[in-house]
Amino acid sequence: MSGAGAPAITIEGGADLKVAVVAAQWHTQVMDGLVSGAEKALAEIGAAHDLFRVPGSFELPVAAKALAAGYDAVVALGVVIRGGTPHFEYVCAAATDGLNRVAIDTGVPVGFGLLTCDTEEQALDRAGLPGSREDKGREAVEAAVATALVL
Ligand code: DLZ
Repeated sequence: MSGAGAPAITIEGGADLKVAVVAAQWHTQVMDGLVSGAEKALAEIGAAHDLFRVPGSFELPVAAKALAAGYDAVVALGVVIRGGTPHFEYVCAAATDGLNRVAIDTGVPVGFGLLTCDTEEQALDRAGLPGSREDKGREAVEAAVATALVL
């Protein structure tokens, strides 16, 4: 984990878990980094995983809900970048509230790998790419798997 006050997460176990990664497709370069970071983390843990793509971040919750029925954890990845209209707020709120609802309603942990940024530079800095300061795809996997291991 990264950022002020972030814990160092140690994953012990998880190789017997089945994890669904659901990823939006807007902002290709950032998404490539997030997906790659998530897949690398899952490979290190040894968890079986499948990748599903949806068009945009708005579609993440409905896919996450369907996938929660067949997996031990879901990792949702997306990036929303502020534009000149209120659309940003609506997509961010719908995706965030929706993913939270999926986790609470189904009891299946949902890793929150949704970047909500003012600029593409901010998103690239968090995408786990060469030169990025943070790897939010990996962090979302670690949070979802660590939580699944508690349940
Ligand atoms: C429409 C839209 C816009 C303007 N921006 C983004 C974005 O930055 N990131 C993202 O993941 N999706 C965006 N979308 C698409 C919506 O999430 C959604 O796919 C469409 O409104 C169709 O339902």
